[in-house]
Amino acid sequence: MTDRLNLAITCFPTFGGSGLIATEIGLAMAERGHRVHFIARDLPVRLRGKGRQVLFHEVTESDYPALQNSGTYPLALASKMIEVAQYEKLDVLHVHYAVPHATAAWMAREVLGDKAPRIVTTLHGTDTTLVGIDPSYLPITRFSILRSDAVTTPSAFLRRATWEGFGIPESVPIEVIFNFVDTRHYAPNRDRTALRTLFPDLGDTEQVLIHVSNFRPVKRIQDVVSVFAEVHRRFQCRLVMVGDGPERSPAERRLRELGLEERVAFVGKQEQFVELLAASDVFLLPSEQESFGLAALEALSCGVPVVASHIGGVPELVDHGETGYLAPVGEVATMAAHVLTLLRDRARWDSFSRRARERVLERFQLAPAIDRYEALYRRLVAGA
Ligand code: GMT
Repeated sequence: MTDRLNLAITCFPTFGGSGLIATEIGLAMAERGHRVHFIARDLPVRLRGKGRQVLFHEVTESDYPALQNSGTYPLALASKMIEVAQYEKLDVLHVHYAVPHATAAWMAREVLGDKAPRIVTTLHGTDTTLVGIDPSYLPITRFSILRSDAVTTPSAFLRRATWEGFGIPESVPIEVIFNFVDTRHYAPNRDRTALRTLFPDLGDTEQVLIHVSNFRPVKRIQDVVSVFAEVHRRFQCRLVMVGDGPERSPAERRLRELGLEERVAFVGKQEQFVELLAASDVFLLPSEQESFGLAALEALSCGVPVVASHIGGVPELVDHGETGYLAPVGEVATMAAHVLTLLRDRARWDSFSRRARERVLERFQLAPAIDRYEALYRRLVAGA
């Protein structure tokens, strides 16, 4: 075993939480002196401007007409994994999101034989709860998970969902390594300058709700709108919407119908939104499913209480009645009542905010999570 690990990471390069976590792991491992490669379709969002610390290998597909839209990306990815593993003598290949990454890793390993790196698969959410268990992908995803040398999930909820959803016996180890947050970047800061840029007429006592996501149906964006509309009927407030996706236009349409468009700012996909987040008063996450809820963790780290669905892994990071409130999926009236409780009672808000930051510092810091991944990689390389 050499001290310096040669690690490759595969993830989606887009704004999703799985890609962000994968990138943070890679950057932190590089900072610890390991050699880190990223193998992906494009440079992951958070790597942009940071290329020198890591090596990037772009997966390119043939443009042969007969192959258009035939789903050959996993083959191109597996080929790139083989090439990088051979030339770079990888110790570990860590794939984030099982479909199709774990399957590509398994294919690469079949080709590489005993020269293959150890394969770690981190499941993130819909790769288990939705896409992975879709009959179109289930057999190969299950098989690829079982062929990984180690499997991790960001919550105990997702570990159970994986055992149950794929019919995998509980004797198959799945390590829970909580998602984490850079608490230096996501830190309390009540400066409202960025909010005032969005809302120049923002009153001093007016409070702000915020939502951050990829605006997919699973996020129940219409519930964000409904909760805001209900709160707004009783309390002067604003809403900031960060991100983009298919549910954005319908939400904007409904807000116009409600005559609330002036009270809401859609800022789109933003890499830097921490000033907006930290200065907001309540973070809304009314999702249908959430294996973890990384955006909510970022809010808590800034000392912003969360009102969310009682779903999936969210109760593992939001303590109901202490750092936020949880309500059954779709119960917008209950969620709105919880938001109002926080907005109307500043002493309660202060204590939720303080505890939110404390809990994140206790449980979800970056360095201990990276310690866990590093120890896992070393165990695998040592053959344990
Ligand atoms: O699974 C997805 O829908 C995408 C994925 C992503 O790339 O953001 O989200 C999942 O992984 C995140 C990072 O681990 C978690 O914070 C999200 O809760 C999870 N999404 C769902 O479970 C719906």
